[in-house]
Amino acid sequence: MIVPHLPGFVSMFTFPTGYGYLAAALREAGHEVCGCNPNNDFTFPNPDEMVRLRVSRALSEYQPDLVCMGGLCTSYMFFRDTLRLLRDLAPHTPVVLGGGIVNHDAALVFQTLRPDFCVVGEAEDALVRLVETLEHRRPLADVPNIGYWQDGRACFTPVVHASRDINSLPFPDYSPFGADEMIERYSAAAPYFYRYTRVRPRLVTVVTARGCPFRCTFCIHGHGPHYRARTIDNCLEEIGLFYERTQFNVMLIVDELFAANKGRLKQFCERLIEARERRGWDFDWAFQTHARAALDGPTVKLAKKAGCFHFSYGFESASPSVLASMNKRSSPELVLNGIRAAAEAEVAFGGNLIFGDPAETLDTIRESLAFHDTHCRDAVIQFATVRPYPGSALFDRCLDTGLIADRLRYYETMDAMPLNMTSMSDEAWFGWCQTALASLWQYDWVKIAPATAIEPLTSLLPSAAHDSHMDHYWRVQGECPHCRHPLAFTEMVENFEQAAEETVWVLTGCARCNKRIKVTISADMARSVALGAWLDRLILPPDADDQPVTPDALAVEPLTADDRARFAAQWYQAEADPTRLAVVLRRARALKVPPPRRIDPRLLQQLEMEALATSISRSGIASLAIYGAGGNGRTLARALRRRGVGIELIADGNRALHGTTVEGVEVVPLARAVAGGTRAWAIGSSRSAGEILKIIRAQCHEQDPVVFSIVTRPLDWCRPSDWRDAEVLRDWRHLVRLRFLDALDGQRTWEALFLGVAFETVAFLGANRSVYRIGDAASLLSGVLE
Ligand code: B12
Ligand code: SF4
Repeated sequence: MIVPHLPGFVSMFTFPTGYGYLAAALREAGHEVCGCNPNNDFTFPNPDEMVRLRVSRALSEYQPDLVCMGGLCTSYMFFRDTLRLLRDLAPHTPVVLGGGIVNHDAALVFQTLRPDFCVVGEAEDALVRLVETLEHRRPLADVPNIGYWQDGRACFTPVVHASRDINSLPFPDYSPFGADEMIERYSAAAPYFYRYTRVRPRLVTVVTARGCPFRCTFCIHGHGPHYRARTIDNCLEEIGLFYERTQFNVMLIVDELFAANKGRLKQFCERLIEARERRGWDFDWAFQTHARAALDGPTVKLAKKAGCFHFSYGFESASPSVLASMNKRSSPELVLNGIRAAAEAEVAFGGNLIFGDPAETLDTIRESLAFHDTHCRDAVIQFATVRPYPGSALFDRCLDTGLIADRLRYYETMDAMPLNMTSMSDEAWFGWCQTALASLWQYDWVKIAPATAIEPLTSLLPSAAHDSHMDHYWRVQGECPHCRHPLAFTEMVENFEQAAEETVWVLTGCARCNKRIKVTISADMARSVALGAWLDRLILPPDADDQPVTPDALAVEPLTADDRARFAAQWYQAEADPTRLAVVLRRARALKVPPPRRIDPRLLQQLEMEALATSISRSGIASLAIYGAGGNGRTLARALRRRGVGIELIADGNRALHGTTVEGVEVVPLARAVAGGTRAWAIGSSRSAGEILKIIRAQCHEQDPVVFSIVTRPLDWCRPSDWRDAEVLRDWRHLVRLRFLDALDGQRTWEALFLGVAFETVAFLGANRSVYRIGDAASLLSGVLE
């Protein structure tokens, strides 16, 4: 089962629950399930490379009889590209597509993407039946809910929803997809609305009901028309098993509609209170529901007693005319009652204000914002635009009006291209989105708490100290501006570089009053922590696989926060105390940790060639030709010689160099080298390796040459969510170089090495050492710097 690639860090919050249910159903029926989850690995230059490698590895490791993948319509491009890849790598392995992408537009998606099969709607039973039908070569027409090909024609069987009692479904099984790692390492990565409740959140999701009786115009139902809630017993059994297995401490109920009525919520809470007392469960939880659940103070207080810290309503708008147009069947008054009930119980209230319904005007926008301004300043409100996803009434309307003229094009650009469904002019609507809506995302009204301290979590939790992924986590401290309660929450640092340059803010909440807070982190403080990350590495092993190096072993004291602050000032202001710095540098060398100093670009190029030579010699090749007779080629030739690799000749495009010698090797034109039968090449250039690769391949015609090269790409690693824009090099000081070497065995196994070129980069690398194979870069750097 291949999970779609999703942007940013993927925690259990964003991991699709459907996969857990399907894996459990297949395993219950006796089938072997292997997962491929191409997410959370930031050592690749872009997601496509990660997907390519992970998928090809999974195919060769598991040799599956069937590949399944599915998910939402927003992942259309992922499915398209991955299907092509699968056809390339495993042309005879059938592929099943399912989930939201086919649930609502099966014919178009099936016929465009052309998987072998698709499953429409809830798939636990249908997928198992399909697998068994294929196994026993029975007629496909007997399997409900599927699409298949017959004589080149797409055929669909009738869709049966809710074919079995929801309580009889096996509990979801996320183990094939790296659930433990997601819980352990990425739980603080999801939005702020829960991560403040635990210093080190361990997050899981649970689905207690499927379907929804409402019919909002922008919404879609893949689970049939009826609301089906699991019994409380059934839910608690799953929660208990999950708790014992994972020791989670935050649970998000991700139902379309939890607590459709107060009665079910009360029953759930009472049973949970009893289970918590009897079984010692200790976790916080949150849920979402419709404003018509009409929650009141006493009910929310009961929920709070059961551990609930947050609930949200489908808020959408505070304009009655827009709510009516959305068929929301809600009102601003109902929402206000919910806000009051939440305030009474000191539980966080959340909701989305979504703008751009066809009935939206500048007046209705003002209405919503005025309501927000009066009642929601401390609530967890998000702002977005309404999106007409396939399967929704709004989507159909956009097709009718011609706003979506080309359905396929719409799939390809979905979420990237907002539409104007309103009667406002494009200028007015898009203008509002670009100015006013964008300014709302600054959350200027949220009360500010300046951070008083930030600490890497590794220095606070002994268990995290040798888990390098924990370097992403920082414990931020301050004081709640609402109730003066001490603040201590976990932030997953994605915008670290930015933090070291300017004051940044993060949204969080208070663990006591649950009101929203904007915490500001000053650049000075961030710098100090940046340096701390590097200094911490001096007392931690450079590579998770290495033996831990303890302070004892080095006879040095662990660094205090004061030490860090002092060092930060020294490094940044270049007022370093030479004796103190010399001690630190010695430790850095002993631990093979790159020191934070700027490195001459020429030295960097030299390092690149050294690394390339190391990889060539490790690959076992005895001799090859070098392309490039310049400084890099010369360095590479020397580095290869030192490693015992022979150099047959050096080719170069510059005629003036032909006939000369470099390091005692003749420089010849490429054509001559190819004619002479040279088949193995090393590119002695770090800048234009891609271009040279093309030239060599073109000259070699049909004979496939083996080429070792370094492809360097500038990357901004600090913001995985901006990954797609990673090609943009913003600032040399933040440059991180990556290299990928084609291995000899023909399989595209890649090796990534990092070289930090500046203080910030090295410190950042230090803070993320496991994500990157910094061990290699560190030893390389320290070796050369000696
Ligand atoms: C909870 C929820 C979320 C949660 C997280 C959910 C999670 N951890 O899985 C959050 C808030 C993160 C979220 C985010 C988004 N969501 Co959402 N979400 C939902 C919600 C309310 C419930 C989904 C759920 O868990 N259902 C329970 C599971 C068991 O059901 P299921 O996922 O449908 O899976 C079953 C079948 O679809 C099928 N199936 C699923 N996968 C596969 C794979 C294969 C191979 C097969 C054969 C079958 C199959 O079998 C499964 C078991 O029966 C639905 C509402 C709805 N009406 O469904 C929207 C919904 C799914 N979300 C939607 C959207 C658009 C998004 C976002 C893209 C919004 C955005 N622009 O950011 C993001 C995308 C995030 C992502 N991870 O890709 C749309 C999808 C529209 C579509 N046509 O695909 C829905 C339908 C809401 C809507 N607008 O109507 N969402
Ligand atoms: S938006 Fe919420 S209430 Fe409306 S139909 Fe969808 S799940 Fe139901």
